[in-house]
Amino acid sequence: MIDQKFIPKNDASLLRKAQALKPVLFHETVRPCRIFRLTENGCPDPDAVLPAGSPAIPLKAGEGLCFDFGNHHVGHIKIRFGSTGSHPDAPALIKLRFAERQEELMEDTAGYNGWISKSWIQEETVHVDLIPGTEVLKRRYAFRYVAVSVEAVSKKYDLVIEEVECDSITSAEDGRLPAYAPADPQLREIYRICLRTLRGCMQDVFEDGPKRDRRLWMGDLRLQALANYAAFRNNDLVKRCLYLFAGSRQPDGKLSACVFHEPVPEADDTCMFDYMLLFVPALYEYWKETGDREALEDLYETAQLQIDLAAAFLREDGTVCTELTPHVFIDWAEGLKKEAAALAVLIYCMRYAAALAAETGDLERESLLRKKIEILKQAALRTYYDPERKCFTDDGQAALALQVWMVLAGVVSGTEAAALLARREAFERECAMMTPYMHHYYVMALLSCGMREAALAHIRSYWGSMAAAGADTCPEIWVQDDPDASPYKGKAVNSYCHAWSCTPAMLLPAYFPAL
Ligand code: RAM
Repeated sequence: MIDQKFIPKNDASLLRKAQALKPVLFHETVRPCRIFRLTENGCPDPDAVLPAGSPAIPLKAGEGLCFDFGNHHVGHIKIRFGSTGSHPDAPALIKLRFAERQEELMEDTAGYNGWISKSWIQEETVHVDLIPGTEVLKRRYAFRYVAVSVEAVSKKYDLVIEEVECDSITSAEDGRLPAYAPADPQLREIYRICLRTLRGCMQDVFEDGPKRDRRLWMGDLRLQALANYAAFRNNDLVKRCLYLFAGSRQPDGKLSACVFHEPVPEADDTCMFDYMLLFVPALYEYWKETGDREALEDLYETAQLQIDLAAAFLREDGTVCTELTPHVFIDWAEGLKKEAAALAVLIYCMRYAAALAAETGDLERESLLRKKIEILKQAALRTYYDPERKCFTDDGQAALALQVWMVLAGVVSGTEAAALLARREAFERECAMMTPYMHHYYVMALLSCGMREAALAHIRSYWGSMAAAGADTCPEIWVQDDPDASPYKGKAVNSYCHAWSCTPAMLLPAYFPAL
């Protein structure tokens, strides 16, 4: 939705602090480790693999090469071109395609007709006028593979790609990683791809994905901050992001679902009910991790305000009137009903708000919140618990996402919650989870009621299947039996390095340190 009249409410002092916390970016020059010839339809030919450093191959129109950098990188590409034959008498027209996964190079990108802009697709066409010469692409890309194909050259020369290199960029510092690596080979691989994911997303801000949307989303930030505390520990980057959110908001003080940090920080006009609330646990966790009193004092009111603004959407009976709230996200799963889950997220975040109030000595607020939490829990039970089906339903739908948020909210707990979550398959048949973001909360719900074994089994099966599929980084969307799943109606724009998917980087060391 476009809000023509949207003017964000900016706080210059908070934004100044955010800008002062801009991270140092680390650069590393990396080169491909393998080269594939491209087949006629532009796919890497598995039967024509050349080791890096092989003699340069003259390319005619219609031919091309794919450079494999061996791991996921985020950065700028530089290509040195030469030629064979006569002196080049016409420019070379080349097409570059960047892929986080090799399969992306098989996509019919021209046929993409989804609902988010095709401008996210990582490809461009370049005229190379001076040969020999070097081209540095202005745009930053996220990739492991770079396919370069020759669209046109004159008949008097063949194009030669003499060297390709990438200036790989991140604000994550490998040297800060803890001395931890799972001994179990599957978990080690999961941990490795999760770290790589987080690393790629750590840029000027915690980006959701370096391919797309390259910006700060609240739901993503909360999870990457948690993973960051256990991994790269760039806590100032978390602080910067919290200040960016608080520093540019909706006119009425709600936090936007995402914030643009360039060219100048500015809140997006999109607001989401659950994302505005997730600022509260994110601040609480930052405070517990760092003890940073300045941040607590600067951001406390913004956090509490989110609860009050969200609570203003409660009906008399204690349920959330989602016809009036901003969009409720929860998960991308199609057909998911969200009214009951919205209430559960509100209760969950109120618990953090109460804990924050206790931390600041705001005891009146704390007690008010605790009372309200009890009232809302009763409302949730009364309205959404189906005693016959022995689970929560929303308009008749018993989705797993709903059970998860009710458990996390503490509406049910202990053995009752465990019994509920043990019925996962039945709930999944009714409405299956689509994003690793929601899968993370499922694992957290299992852990919250002592189901460690089930949590580990889920990490193995879900994130393990990403690793088994050869992922270098964790994708935005992962549905085990549907590799083509995309909420955008076209997976050409799916992101394959998406921060909300990286939480085993925290779950494994925190909950399964001995494995
Ligand atoms: C998508 C992005 C982002 C997510 C939002 C809700 O556009 O993938 O990560 O937070 O949706």
